Amino acid sequence: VQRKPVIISTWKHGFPANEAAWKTLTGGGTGIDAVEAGVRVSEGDPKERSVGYGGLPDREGKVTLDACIMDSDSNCGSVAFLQGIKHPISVARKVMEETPHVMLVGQGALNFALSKGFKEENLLTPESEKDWKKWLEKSKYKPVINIENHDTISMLALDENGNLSGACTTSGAAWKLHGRVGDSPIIGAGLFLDNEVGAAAATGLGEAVIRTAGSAMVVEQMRMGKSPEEACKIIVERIFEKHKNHKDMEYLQVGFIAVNKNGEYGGYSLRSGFNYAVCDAEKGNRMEDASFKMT
Ligand code: SD4
Repeated sequence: VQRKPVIISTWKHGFPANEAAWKTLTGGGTGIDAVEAGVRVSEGDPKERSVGYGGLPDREGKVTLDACIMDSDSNCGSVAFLQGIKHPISVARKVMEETPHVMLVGQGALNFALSKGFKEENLLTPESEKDWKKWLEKSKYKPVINIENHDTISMLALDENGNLSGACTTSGAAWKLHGRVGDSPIIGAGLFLDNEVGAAAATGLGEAVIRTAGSAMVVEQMRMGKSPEEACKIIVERIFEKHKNHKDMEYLQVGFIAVNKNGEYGGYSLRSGFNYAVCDAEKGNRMEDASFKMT
């Protein structure tokens, strides 16, 4: 079976994102071009309330964005707590390609983006502002499981030469403290790949994924011979064990997607409701439901 190339990304917004990524990859683009083009679709869509433009703000009404990108040579770039830039993934790519660093945050990330020609714009849509004002009435922080079925977008690509790329971007947890950074821009937590083994990415409650070095651990499980789905499952089980008596357990959701060097892929989540989009030459682009531990 020809399993290369294959693209996999989280949630239903992964579907149109995969289409853009597939077009880029089969049109002569690199894996990095593909994952960047793919997740930009979600970032630019104001109807996606958990990514980029239109994302739900923090409790001060500020949309703050986290994103990272990683290539097959283990180069990576990341931005966190970035405001006013519609496509943080493209800034993350510039951090990777045009600086000696891996991660830029906050005002420094914004200054860097502006210096590279990105435009500053208001990312808070009237809909998100309305939801924020409504939230302010009670001001209770309790993350929602499977936010309208489209949380972070994470995308993994295996190109036809067997090289891996990954991207991850989000507006993070709605109503978070100003300055909060989740797992999504953290290499090893929200996204990780090792071109000898495979790639993995996370969605869900970032704090839990950071505590357990989630995506890096999924890749290590694949290194030890586990299939992508088994690897995701083992780490979800571990996260469950670590959080059984934790105050986050009440609203804890985490999900992982993974792909290995052979083009085998899979996903697994703690609670039901997680799905992902997969695209390959054989079956085209489609949604698949992840297996899960509990409802
Ligand atoms: C984060 N994984 O920032 C992301 C997305 C999210 O509740 O909002 N999760 O934690």
